[in-house]
Amino acid sequence: MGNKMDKCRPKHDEPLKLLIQGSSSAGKTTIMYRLKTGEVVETFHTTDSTCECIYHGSKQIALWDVGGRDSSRIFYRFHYFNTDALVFVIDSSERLLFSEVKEDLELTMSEKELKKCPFVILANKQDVPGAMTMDEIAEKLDLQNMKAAKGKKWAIFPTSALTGEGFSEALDWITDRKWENDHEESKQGNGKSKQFSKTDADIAFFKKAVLRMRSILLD
Ligand SMILES: Nc1nc2c(ncn2[C@@H]2O[C@H](COP(=O)(O)OP(=O)(O)OP(=O)(O)O)[C@@H](O)[C@H]2O)c(=O)[nH]1
Ligand SMILES: [Mg+2]
Repeated sequence: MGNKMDKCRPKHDEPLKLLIQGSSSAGKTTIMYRLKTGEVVETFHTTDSTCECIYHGSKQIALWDVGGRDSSRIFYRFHYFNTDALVFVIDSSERLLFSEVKEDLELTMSEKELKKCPFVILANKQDVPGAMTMDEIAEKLDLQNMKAAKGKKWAIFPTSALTGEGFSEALDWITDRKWENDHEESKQGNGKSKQFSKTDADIAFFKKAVLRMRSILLD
């Protein structure tokens, strides 16, 4: 594990920044390393945010795993800036805590900084016998009628970090939305309005700043 950003292949194209959020033990870290290595790795509760770079086709993607425990939550907002898509991971085998998950999703969708950010909801752990189906999850989330989701681009994908099901489709959806957003911005003449690029150096600098902030706040 560890931070392997320096191993990212150099490309001129700036990487997409994906933030992986969701309840504790939903599978965020397992997903990140599955996407990075193609394998299932042993994980521990995430306490420090971690970034890993992957390629989806020719597109470089920076995945930020910010942890799901209460102690990590106060730091979420530090990560929102310049996020291209929020990946919200749900544990499909956990019915009891679903109302909290829905509330968490709603709060995250309401964040001002994420106003234009597409949301990809991963209904993870689909391999677990008796896991909630997509219909059940869609019905329970009721995103069509969720105020915070109005006008937002979102999609739900069934996934399993154990089998690898669903991630390719989810990443396709994200890269398509990115293309769409860039196209819309350039049509509106805002194409050059982005003042910040997300090179590997920017990501490394941002990560250091977040870790520094975390140590100051936890001291
Ligand atoms: N069956 C099954 N187990 C999974 C899947 N994804 C993750 N797990 C397991 O769920 C447990 C928690 O996974 P993590 O990736 O550590 O969860 P997390 O969301 O990063 O948890 P925090 O860091 O505490 O927020 C581990 O035992 C994983 O092996 C999945 O798709 N299917
Ligand atoms: Mg984790």
